[in-house]
Amino acid sequence: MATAPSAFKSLPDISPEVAAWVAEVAQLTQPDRMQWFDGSTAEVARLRNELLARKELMPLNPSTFPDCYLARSHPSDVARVEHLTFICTPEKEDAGPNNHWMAPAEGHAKMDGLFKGCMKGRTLYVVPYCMGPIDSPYARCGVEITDSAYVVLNMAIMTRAGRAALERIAADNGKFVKGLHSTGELDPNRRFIMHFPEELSIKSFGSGYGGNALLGKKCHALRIASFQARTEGWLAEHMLIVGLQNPQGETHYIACAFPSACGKTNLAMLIPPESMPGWKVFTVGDDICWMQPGPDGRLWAINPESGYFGVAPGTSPKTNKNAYDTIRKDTLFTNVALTANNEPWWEGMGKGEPAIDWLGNPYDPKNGPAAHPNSRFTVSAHHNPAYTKEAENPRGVPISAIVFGGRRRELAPLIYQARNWQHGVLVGAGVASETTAAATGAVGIVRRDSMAMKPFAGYNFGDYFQHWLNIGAKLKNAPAIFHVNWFRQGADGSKFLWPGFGDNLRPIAWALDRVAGKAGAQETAIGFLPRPQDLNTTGLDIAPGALEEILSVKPEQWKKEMAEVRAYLGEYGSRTPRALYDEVDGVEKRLN
Ligand code: GTP
Ligand code: SPV
Ligand code: MN
Repeated sequence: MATAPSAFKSLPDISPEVAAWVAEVAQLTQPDRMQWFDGSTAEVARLRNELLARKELMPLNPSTFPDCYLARSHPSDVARVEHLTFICTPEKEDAGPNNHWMAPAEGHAKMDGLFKGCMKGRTLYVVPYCMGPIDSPYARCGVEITDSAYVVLNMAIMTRAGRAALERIAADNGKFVKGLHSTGELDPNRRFIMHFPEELSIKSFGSGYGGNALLGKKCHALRIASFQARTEGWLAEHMLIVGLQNPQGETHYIACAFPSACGKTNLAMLIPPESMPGWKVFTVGDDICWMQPGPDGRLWAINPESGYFGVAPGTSPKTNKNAYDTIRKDTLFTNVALTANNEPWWEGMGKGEPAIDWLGNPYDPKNGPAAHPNSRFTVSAHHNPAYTKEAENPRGVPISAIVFGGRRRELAPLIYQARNWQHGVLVGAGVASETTAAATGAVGIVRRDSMAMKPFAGYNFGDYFQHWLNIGAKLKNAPAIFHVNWFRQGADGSKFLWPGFGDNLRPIAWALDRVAGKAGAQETAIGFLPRPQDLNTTGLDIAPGALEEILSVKPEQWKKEMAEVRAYLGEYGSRTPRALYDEVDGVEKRLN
């Protein structure tokens, strides 16, 4: 391989555009020291040792969890803050009612006021990163400037960070997303996450938590990227990407959009039930998917990330053995509990007992759960037993089906298929789900979360729905669209009717058979549903009558739902595509 022209240059000399911006930020923030992150293991070790020395990171049991560490965040800084997240476009209408808005000049003034001198006594880290395989035409780069070494360590796992990313920025004529971050004083009253999509810039102050602080993730790869994707004709989505090989040896890739903490990581790493021999599952991504129409008229997808920032609670050898095995080494844990043995512990682990809670206090059930409900692990995708090299494929993987889903105790059936792309866009726009601990605020409240992108679309949802329709119109071979719900509960509301996890392969296998034209279905007002006999139920352990219940469509409930969806579409006024109202009309006509 030829040596890159910049191989012997020092990092600040590789891209004049990056260097100029770093100088400008240093002028504003006044750090004591500056450090460019080169991506090497030596650099990672050095940062980790600094954090260990400052007791901001704690080693876990070295014999059972080698190279695993625990970080505790500030107790008021444990999740995304949607009420403090802004899209700053010149016109308020372009951010849409789905976003909080501020005028760009006002946003910059507010943020620059907070950033002024904020790094005095601190180190300014420069983290060049690439979202996507470094040699993929679909990948995009950014630079995060942060004063948090914890953020740098996470970015080193979650993105392709360091020298190679900086070289790609130079090769891309110095084009990159500017992400400026400081933990500030972690004061919730001085905390804002602001996006300037037209300037490809992000300013985040006052939080060290994942989605607020790892700027490559939600801020760049979803909010800024969705805005860019609209102008450039592609899609940036809150979706997992998984490959499924059937017993005949055929592999299909699907992309699934479920809201935060609603099962993406788990489906992406699924282990087939023993009663479905011959199936294999390959994880391409667990949270974000960038899709482009390919020359063959199909959608091709890459995972812009290189690691998982996953929900810890509920992860057990029974529910998600792949995840459980993935996080046994080289893993950063945030806000989990500890056993007496100094091993990580969380609710739903299925074994062991907590001794120390997530705040560092002796565990007492009176204080609530031992692990924070939104405690997380950060780990390289390479450690996943279901990892596939396709995650590095620069042209991505072809998508056969798109699956929307939500966490709904009532109404939404286990699975149904949209009639076509346009109807599928309505199904995605109408996604509703119970809120979870991934964002601060009340948990368990059903809200609309179109395409699982409510917190992440960088522009007006009305325009976004139209963009989805436009993409579909360009595809000669569009993926089929489905909707799933693993979370239906019985009338007493006490437990889930569907066993979930590995058994989710049963409805997904039906979906793939539908794509292949091989599976039966009943046509209903809302779309095509499997009859119980259309699903593989060999070895399925489910209460009598439960399957029939979760495969039924109750017209009275759905009439109410469609009236609500119509009202919701109305919130986007004239930006809502007419075609979606046509689809609502169609469902209502079929319900009557
Ligand atoms: P983000 O990282 O926040 O975007 O979340 P995610 O969509 O990747 O969610 P994840 O897979 O981490 O699941 C969140 C929670 O839902 C965990 O506690 C899981 O154990 C639980 N969960 C996932 N799949 C299922 C399922 O099929 N059934 C049930 N009952 N729970 C599930
Ligand atoms: C989510 O909340 O959807 C996440 C976690 O994936 S975070 O990166 O914090 O947004
Ligand atoms: Mn997510």
